[in-house]
Amino acid sequence: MELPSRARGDELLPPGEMTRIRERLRAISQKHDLTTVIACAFDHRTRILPFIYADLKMAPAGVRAIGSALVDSGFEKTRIVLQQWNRNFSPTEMRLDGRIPDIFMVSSMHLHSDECDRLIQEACRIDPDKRPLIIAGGPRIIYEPWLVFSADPEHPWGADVAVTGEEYVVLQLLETLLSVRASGESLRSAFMRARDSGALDEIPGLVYSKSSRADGPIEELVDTGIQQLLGDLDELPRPVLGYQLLEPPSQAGTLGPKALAPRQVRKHCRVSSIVLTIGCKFRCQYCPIPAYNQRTHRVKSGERIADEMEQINKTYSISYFFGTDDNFFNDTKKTLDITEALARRVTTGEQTLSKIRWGTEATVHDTIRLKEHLPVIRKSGLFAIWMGVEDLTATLVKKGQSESKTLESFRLLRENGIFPVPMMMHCDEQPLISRKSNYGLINQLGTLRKAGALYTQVLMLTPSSGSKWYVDTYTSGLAFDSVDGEKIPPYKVDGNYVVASKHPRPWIKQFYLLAGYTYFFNPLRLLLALVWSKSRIPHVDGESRPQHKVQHYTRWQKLKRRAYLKLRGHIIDAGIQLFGMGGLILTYRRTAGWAFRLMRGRIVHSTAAPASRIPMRNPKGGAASHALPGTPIIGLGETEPDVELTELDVSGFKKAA
Ligand code: B12
Ligand code: SF4
Repeated sequence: MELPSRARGDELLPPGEMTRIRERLRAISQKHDLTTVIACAFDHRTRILPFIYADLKMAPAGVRAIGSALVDSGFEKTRIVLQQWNRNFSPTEMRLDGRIPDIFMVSSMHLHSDECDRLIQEACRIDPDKRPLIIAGGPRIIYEPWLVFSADPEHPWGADVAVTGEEYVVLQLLETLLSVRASGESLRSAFMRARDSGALDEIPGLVYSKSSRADGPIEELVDTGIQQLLGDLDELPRPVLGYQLLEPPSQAGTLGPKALAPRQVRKHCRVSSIVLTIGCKFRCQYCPIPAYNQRTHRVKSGERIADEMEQINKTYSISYFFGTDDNFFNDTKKTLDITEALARRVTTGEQTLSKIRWGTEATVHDTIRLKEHLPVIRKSGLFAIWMGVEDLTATLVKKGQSESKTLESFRLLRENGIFPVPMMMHCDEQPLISRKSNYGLINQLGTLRKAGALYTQVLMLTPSSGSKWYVDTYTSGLAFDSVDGEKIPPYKVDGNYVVASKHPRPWIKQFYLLAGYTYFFNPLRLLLALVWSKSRIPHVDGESRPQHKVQHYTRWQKLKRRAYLKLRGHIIDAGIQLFGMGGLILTYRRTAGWAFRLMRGRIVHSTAAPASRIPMRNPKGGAASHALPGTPIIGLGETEPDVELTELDVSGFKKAA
């Protein structure tokens, strides 16, 4: 079930509101001297292909965004702890500026739920009079905020408040709390007074709990509704600020005395994820993004993006960026505004942008639509595009792709010096190899490799919270409830494990995923890549150093540099093969065992979506915006869905096969 939208015309914040709240907070921040620790939950069992490397070497943009917003609003005593780098971090041991912080925030994706819950539970063990205000947020909480509140009356724990929105909601919450906070009062105590007086009910984007006893079980959750979105992303605080807050990697449970030194940042963050655009015009039924964005498409201006990339590059020497776009080519005018601004800076020879390279996500359909603009897009530094091909035959998913269109988009991209990276989706009905059609997984991977794919991802169709198909994947019995007596743990709900299938032998699907990767990354292909490299495309050996440096090279230096760049361009393909094989070993180690459990263990299929067991309501007593069908409301029993459910047509996959 998708998230509902706000009333038409009310989806966006009034222009300038984000800027104003930042100014208002800056004016009062000194008086409050707050300390905040923001933890990014990460379960290390999720470290497998295809996300290995990016998962550790790209400090997540979400926690950096919240940190940047706090620093920009005057709350500089903020630290970001990535469990990616600090796996033993323990909230009970954290001290910042010599004290237990005023606020402890946790950000999490769904697959990192176990760690997210552990962090919150530990924070709840801090003495009540010293306990920080616990705020949870991020992609998991946006769709399933009830999960950070314990439904077990014997073991009550939970965040004080779950934020189902973005930076503005956090700042509005903070402003409200500071407006009621008495001198010397803890922020958590101010929070409880604000909550009990109803002051939080006016802030859309929050879920908080109610209990009749301070340490008693949670009796209900109040959901203040769907957030208002920031329309003009230029109003966001600068992302460069977040990097100064990172906790240095360590094995300790405590925090270090200082944040990571600027000159150390690049060593741990080789790629900077950066918000350029948000939203997508397509409506893929397995994807929550269009509904989350209330059908809006939000952007930063080109000049602003160029400034942000330059700032990050100049301060931290990071020259690789990843746009967190859902579909960067969504809108021609907006795409060109960004890429032309970046390309202009390259032309004027400004040092940093000539070496900046970035990648992002876009669709096959839009790539072809923008074909005449690809030269300027490449000039802007865009060197790789992750494309949701999903299925070349468009049997499972139709979003304007087909085999001929996909191949055309690959050709266009490669001719313009951009690497296409296909993202594939595997489902029950797709065979490993097909004889008379190109439906087989290996057939498709072979076609894509031949067309010039250096890297790929193949994920199994998996329940995705907030998507149109989500509830149906459970009610139709596609999703597993337990395997071999074990409930499906969140870290396995990442598309790499078969956790939803009606195939009579689902274990075979797990082996198909491994077979697909093994076909793509293997020693034979490595040898072939050394001879017939697929990475030799235009600009791959282009000079990235600024002109004013290169022009002083001697003839010999120029020759050497040329040879180096050519060789580097040639061996990229082989390098990626090596990397893929390394990742594959880890992937075998982690997922092959699951295939055997699927083979031997009893599989129990789900009958209902995992709705909140704690009653939920909106501040006026009606159905909560974020609740799934089946969520109880005190006095009303179970809620009915307020949107029409679509049938998940699993048989459609069969017909196609
Ligand atoms: C970049 C990206 C990745 C990168 C992450 C690299 C990195 N370390 O950052 C890579 C490629 C590794 C990746 C992998 C996966 N990803 Co991914 N990824 C994204 C993507 C495209 C952008 C994330 C981002 O940086 N956004 C920009 C930031 C600013 O937004 P944000 O994180 O949502 O944060 C905002 C709010 O959530 C909130 N917020 C965030 N944290 C907090 C904390 C607090 C306390 C508060 C109050 C608020 C708050 O404020 C932030 C500012 O607005 C998103 C889709 C999207 N457009 O967001 C998917 C997304 C995060 N990925 C998703 C998934 C499912 C995965 C995978 C499991 C693969 C898959 N099946 O698709 C793997 C998991 C790998 C792993 N081991 O963790 C889902 C998560 C769904 C969920 N409910 O948890 C998303 C949302 C896509 C989707 N389907 O909708 N991903
Ligand atoms: S094209 Fe991509 S981002 Fe857009 S709705 Fe489909 S899956 Fe989601």
